[in-house]
Amino acid sequence: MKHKNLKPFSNNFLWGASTSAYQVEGAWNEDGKGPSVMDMREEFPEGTTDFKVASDHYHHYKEDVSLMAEMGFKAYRFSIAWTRIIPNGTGEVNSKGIEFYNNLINELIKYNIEPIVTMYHFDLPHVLQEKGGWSNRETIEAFVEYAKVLLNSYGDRVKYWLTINEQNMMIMHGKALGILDSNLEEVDCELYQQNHHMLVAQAKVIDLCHQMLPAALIGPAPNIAYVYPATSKPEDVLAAQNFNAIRNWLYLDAAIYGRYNATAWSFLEEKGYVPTIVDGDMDILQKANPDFIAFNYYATKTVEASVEDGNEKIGTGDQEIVIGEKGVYKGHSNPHLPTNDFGWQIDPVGFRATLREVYERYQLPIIITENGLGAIDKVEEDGSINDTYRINYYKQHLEQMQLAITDGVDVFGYCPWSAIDLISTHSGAKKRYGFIFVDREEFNLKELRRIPKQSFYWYKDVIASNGESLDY
Ligand code: BGP
Repeated sequence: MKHKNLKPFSNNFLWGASTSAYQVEGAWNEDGKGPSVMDMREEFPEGTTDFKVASDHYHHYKEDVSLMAEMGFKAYRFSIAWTRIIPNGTGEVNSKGIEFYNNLINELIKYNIEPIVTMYHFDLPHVLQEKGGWSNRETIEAFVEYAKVLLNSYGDRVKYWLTINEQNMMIMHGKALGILDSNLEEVDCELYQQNHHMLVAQAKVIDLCHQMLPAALIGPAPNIAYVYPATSKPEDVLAAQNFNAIRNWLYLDAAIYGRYNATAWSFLEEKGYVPTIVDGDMDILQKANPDFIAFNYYATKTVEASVEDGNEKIGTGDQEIVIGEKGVYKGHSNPHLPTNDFGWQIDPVGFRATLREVYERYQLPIIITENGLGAIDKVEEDGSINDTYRINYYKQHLEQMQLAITDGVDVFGYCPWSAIDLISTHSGAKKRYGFIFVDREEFNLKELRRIPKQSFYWYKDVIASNGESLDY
């Protein structure tokens, strides 16, 4: 649809950016922090660093927040490391961990930056993983106990809460994310049981948040990407419906409507992945009412029909590269879309399509909690970093987001990935996303100096003009 006039971004639009604890903080075993599954990860793709020092935000947070303030951030989305707060997953609370996030939140508030807190971003406590992780139903209560500590400690200053980051990617790409327990037998069946436990845990925490903090707002934070059929062949359209139902709507339908959608459920039945649902679970799902939807968007997905039988997967992939399911859908590379240096497709128009689809389906306000371009940035001899490719990427996505707003979608914030350079989940330090360069290499930490990139200055103008000035 063409519009004669574009609707402006709202006056209190939450411009900001995101990070996650294990990718940015470092200090993995300092001040009483316990190990998470990310700290204990043994296999890293060759030539890529672990997360032990990352961007050392733990020791640089004041400098980092002051740079965010210089950009004019209205919000900062970060995650809290469960093992900094409760080192063993349950039981004793670590006062030093509580203190760190108190300091961070206070620093943000000093600059009028709204803290947006993700409770759990891939870094399950290692002690809980040893006890079966999300396969163990007791992890539900552990998450509720941990969430209660967060709501108690920070609820006086934090209004926006996100439950679980990209639960759908943990289920579909746990291996690529480095969080899949290698001892799991009948992996897929087990994963959908874990998924069910996470859905119940999330619903309990949403309800708890509303009881404890009536003025707070809380929502889920999956990775949502609209799925296109490879062609207009009816079988390809069905495959796209299948993948939309399994990848996207399963997670949002459960969070918002408290039910499994019919297509996803029939997929679970067909494959033999139906989870055990205990009496009362569906009531818990139905009772929870998120206040908004947060979602991460990188690019749409494209699939074609799969006519094969069997339960084996088709191909390999990561959170942005489709792994097919025999008889259900098969990944297809969209010939109309460019890719970045790491093989991820780029689809700004698909961003508008995804926003429209999510809003029409759920009618809840939306905040974007990730979107961004991973690239290999270069420091020029004069010290500048000219990441015009990143600016172009953002510009195109912001244009499409404004078109979606003009289409009637209620978007109240944009926190792309990432505020500052951090360690990519599986491509190490060289795949950079930040507005702020962190001077370190894969295995040479150098001085971890912070250098604003060209995109830093561009985003500063975008925010100052409330999204009116996108050119550079
Ligand atoms: C999302 C995760 C982030 C981040 C991002 C970029 O799936 O929520 O934690 O990792 O993707 O991915 P990568 O680091 O693999 O490039």
